[in-house]
Amino acid sequence: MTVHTTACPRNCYSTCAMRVTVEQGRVTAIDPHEGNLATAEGPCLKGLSYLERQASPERILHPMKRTATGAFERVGWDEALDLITRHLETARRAHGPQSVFYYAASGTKGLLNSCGPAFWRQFGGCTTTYGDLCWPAGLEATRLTFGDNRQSAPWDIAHSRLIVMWGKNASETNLHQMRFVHQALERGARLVVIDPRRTPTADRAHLLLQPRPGTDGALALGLAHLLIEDGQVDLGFIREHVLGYEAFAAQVKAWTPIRTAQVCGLPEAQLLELADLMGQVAPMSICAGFGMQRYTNGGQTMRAIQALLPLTGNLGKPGAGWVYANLATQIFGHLKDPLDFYPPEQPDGVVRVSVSTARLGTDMLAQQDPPLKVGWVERGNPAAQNPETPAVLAALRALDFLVVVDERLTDTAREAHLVLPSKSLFEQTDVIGAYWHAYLQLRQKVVEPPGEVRPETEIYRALGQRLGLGPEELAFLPEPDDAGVEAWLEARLAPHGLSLGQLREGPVLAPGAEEVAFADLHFTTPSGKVELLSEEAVARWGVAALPDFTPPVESQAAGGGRHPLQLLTPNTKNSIHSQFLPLQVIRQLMPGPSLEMGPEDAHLRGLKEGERVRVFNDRGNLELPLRISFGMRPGTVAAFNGFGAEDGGSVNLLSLGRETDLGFGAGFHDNLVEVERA
Ligand SMILES: Nc1nc2c(c(=O)[nH]1)N[C@H]1C(S)=C(S)[C@@H](COP(=O)(O)OP(=O)(O)OC[C@H]3O[C@@H](n4cnc5c(=O)[nH]c(N)nc54)[C@H](O)[C@@H]3O)O[C@H]1N2
Ligand SMILES: Nc1nc2c(c(=O)[nH]1)N[C@H]1C(S)=C(S)[C@@H](COP(=O)(O)OP(=O)(O)OC[C@H]3O[C@@H](n4cnc5c(=O)[nH]c(N)nc54)[C@H](O)[C@@H]3O)O[C@H]1N2
Ligand SMILES: [Mo]
Repeated sequence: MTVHTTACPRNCYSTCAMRVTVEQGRVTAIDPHEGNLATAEGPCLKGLSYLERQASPERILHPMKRTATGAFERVGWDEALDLITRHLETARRAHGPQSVFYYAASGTKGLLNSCGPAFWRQFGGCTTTYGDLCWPAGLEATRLTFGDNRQSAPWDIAHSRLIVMWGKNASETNLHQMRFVHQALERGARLVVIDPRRTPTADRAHLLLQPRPGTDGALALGLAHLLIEDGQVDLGFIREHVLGYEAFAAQVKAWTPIRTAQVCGLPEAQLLELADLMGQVAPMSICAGFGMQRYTNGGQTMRAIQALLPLTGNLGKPGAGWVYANLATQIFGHLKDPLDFYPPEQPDGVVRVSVSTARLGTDMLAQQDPPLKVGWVERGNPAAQNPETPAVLAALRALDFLVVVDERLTDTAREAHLVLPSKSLFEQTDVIGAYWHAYLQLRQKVVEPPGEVRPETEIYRALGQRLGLGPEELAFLPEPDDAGVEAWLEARLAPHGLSLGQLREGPVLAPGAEEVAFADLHFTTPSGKVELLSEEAVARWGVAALPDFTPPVESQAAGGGRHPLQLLTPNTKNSIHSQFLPLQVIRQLMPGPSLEMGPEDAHLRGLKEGERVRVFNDRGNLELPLRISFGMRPGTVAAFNGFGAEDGGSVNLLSLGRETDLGFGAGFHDNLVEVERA
């Protein structure tokens, strides 16, 4: 029996440290690791469910080829690699390397992920994606306002007197944060939750605001109006550290409580109550989630919310500030500026064409020069997770040849001509970062890969050799054995004064990690101040220089459309997107998808708890059991994302590929539907 330090590499705030016990080549226990102070109580149920996931019958253990009947049959690695090589060479010869499409998403964290893009560079280039499904509207808004995505240490929130959980359901998506929130509450802090759904995060809230979806920008401007009118702003801080206050104050004059209440669908009294709290209780932290930036107006919304912090002087102090994303661990340069892949010309001379992640299907189909012929998908499940499933499926089906590297037969893998098995978190060592805390952690190899599983780095080596790439051209890959991987990682850690030995002991704070962000009140914006007014916002994105409010294009706030209900498709407690849903332990808690609707909306349609309903719009429809929830704002319905064809279809059958105003994110929640009995 051996015990190892490792960490969960899923795309999740918490990124927990774990201690795993290995017996006879298998992980038999998963325990907390106190070295990560942000996650010291240990992983959530998903983390514990790796005990099942590592050897789930769903796991793919060898290459598989799709046959004429659509079934998959086992093939050897040689046959698989020869087949891929033939298709890649044919496409490159006939149409150029950009006829090969490379797609990677958020399946696992790790420095070795960079080997994928490096391989396709050696291939001569490819077509890939720009933008991201997750958080870019908020990241870019933060960069424009404060200069950088920095935040105080996770535990700093325990010093707050006022915590605003804005469009974040931390109880389910970042449950370790709630420990620090509870510490603050025990010291007498106030908690405000702003979400059209009453989530478990609101259980201990003093105030819950359930605005009309996509109107948070208006809400923030209305709060700013009240703070300014009532003289509850920190003029000293504003004078020293804020650019554009006068213009902003003039603009928010129009956001009277009456107008704001109307646009947001909230009682005026709630606005006044929240403005008073913000004006009188300090320090305040605004914990912004990703929910309200999944709209076409998401970037400007985030800028408007951010403005409330400098107005009230809540920056650079313990217990105060903007808690959105902490990029302190991104020291290896793997988080790209959103403009890096756009426009396509690259400084290294390799032409990389890119299509929009948000509009993946339609953009892929529109690609003519050259048309896309061969596709490679790794670490992603675009057939379920990207907007507009029908267009994504059409684009994948239009390819001559599609390769998917995954642990299991996802909706995307089922479209592939060839599926290659991928390693699990226990089967290759890598260094991972995080985006809530600032720990660098080792995701250790603790068992050998089962069956014929090979890590991606080895798949790329074998393919590169077949394509005639020599050792020098493949030097970006680690040497094939464990020592090679360790040397590769060591070489990347060393320039930062870090070593694998250190990480093997436990999590290490990234150099530059801060207890309190922006403590020196130096902001890395063009003016060196917090920019309420941003010329860069105008130049880069064509939005107004000041944060303003325009309703999301497909929303009740914009006057509605052909269908009356706003569909939210948030993340669920029991899975990371589509990744944990096949597991039995998860299914026991959440047998399948459902549609949540408030009692008024159900009554209007004569619908009852538990019956099957059809959720539809002009783009598609989905049949789900109905759950009546008293926590839903009237006119709003919700279904968790992550489920796929086996459960009746992805929620993205109903969404449309639309980019956010900033950062090339996806406007998933610009989505109106109707519901009827199935
Ligand atoms: N358990 C679990 N944890 C996860 C994940 C997971 O899938 N499962 N995914 C990880 C990833 S990749 C991400 S991006 C994060 C996301 O973490 P969160 O930001 O917490 O989650 P979301 O579900 O995107 O949205 C949060 C809330 O926004 C609300 N919302 C929707 N529209 C609006 C609006 O117009 N205004 C306001 N104020 N709120 C709105 C939703 O109802 C939802 O409760 O979680 C990470 N952690
Ligand atoms: N409607 C709607 N859709 C959404 C969202 C929403 O709020 N609403 N949220 C969006 C968000 S925030 C995100 S982050 C995206 C997530 O989008 P994706 O990243 O595409 O989603 P996952 O379901 O996590 O799929 C990742 C895949 O990677 C595989 N994988 C895991 N580890 C490895 C590995 O080591 N190697 C390889 N090759 N594969 C691996 C997993 O098995 C899984 O199939 O979904 C987005 N989709
Ligand atoms: Mo995400």
